Amino acid sequence: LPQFLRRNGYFTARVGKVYHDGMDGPDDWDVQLDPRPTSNIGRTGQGRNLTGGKFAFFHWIAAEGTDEDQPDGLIAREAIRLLNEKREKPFFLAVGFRKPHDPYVAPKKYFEPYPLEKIPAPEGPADDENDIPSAALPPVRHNLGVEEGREFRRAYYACISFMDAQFGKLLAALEASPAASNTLIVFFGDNGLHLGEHGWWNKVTLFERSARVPLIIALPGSQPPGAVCRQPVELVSLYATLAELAGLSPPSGLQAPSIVPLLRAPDGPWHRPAYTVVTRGKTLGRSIRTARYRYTEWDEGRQGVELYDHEMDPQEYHNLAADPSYSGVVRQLKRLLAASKPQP
Ligand SMILES: [Ca+2]
Ligand SMILES: [Ca+2]
Repeated sequence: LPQFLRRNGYFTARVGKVYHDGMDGPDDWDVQLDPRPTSNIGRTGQGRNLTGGKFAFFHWIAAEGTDEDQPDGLIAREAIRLLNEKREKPFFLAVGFRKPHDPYVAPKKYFEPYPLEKIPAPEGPADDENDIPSAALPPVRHNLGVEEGREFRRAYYACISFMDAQFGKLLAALEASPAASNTLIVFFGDNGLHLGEHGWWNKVTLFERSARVPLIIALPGSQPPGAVCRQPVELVSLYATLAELAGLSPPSGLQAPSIVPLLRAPDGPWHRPAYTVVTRGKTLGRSIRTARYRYTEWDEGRQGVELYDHEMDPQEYHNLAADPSYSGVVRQLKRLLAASKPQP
């Protein structure tokens, strides 16, 4: 996408983590910046590893120092600087905040709105895992205690508030700039996270908690502002969407269509499900999400099948794949999933 926009006359810049670190293409960006604090103060403060060091991650710190003693504070600052530079070309600015990714480090003031005693521990039926295929959850479990789980959640919330504040600075700078009237904003994350749901504390599952991401798109002058679209869409649609909104013809062979029709009419018709895959060693898990259901196959069903009805069960506690009253739904979703199988 940045190459495409750059070839079409855009100034392109990347600040922070957009691709996995170090995986940028050679022609993606006019400018790429990875600002890091020069002092250690932002890595000091109250905190601990919630597994007693058994796993390298699961570490939180309510840090000393300011926003700009953290990478994300510097990422906001550098993005604002690029935004305010004078240039003739249109711009594409990809700003990759690092939080709320582990380690859960944020300035301590962002922990204050979340007193530990008010953080709920994970809920769910005690027998939740009985109907989950073993491939659905990764083999190495972390099994945080109740107290550790609360701390994990609080640190995650604090990191989100911290990142949100940095994004707010960037939005305020955009609002104050002449670019506000003709700049599109796309805000998204690249994965969700289990906060103890289904006994898991990470991503890499095909449950809604992991597969679903925030996606907010603001078009200048769009009406009505704040509209909510309930249809499932995919991040791979952003390429075609941004190309269309920029008035450019996208290259052929894109994996997913533009979602501009839904931006214009959030309640309008939409028939494409969202697809997600994950691996367990050599086993591939594939999942589709329609407006009502999530349907998942592990190794094409040989290692398990799941069906969740989001109308009745938004937390995905009850696997209905073997329920005879859903056999028609399973048949239909199985066909849809098979039709999407990548050709060798
Ligand atoms: Ca269950
Ligand atoms: Ca990620």
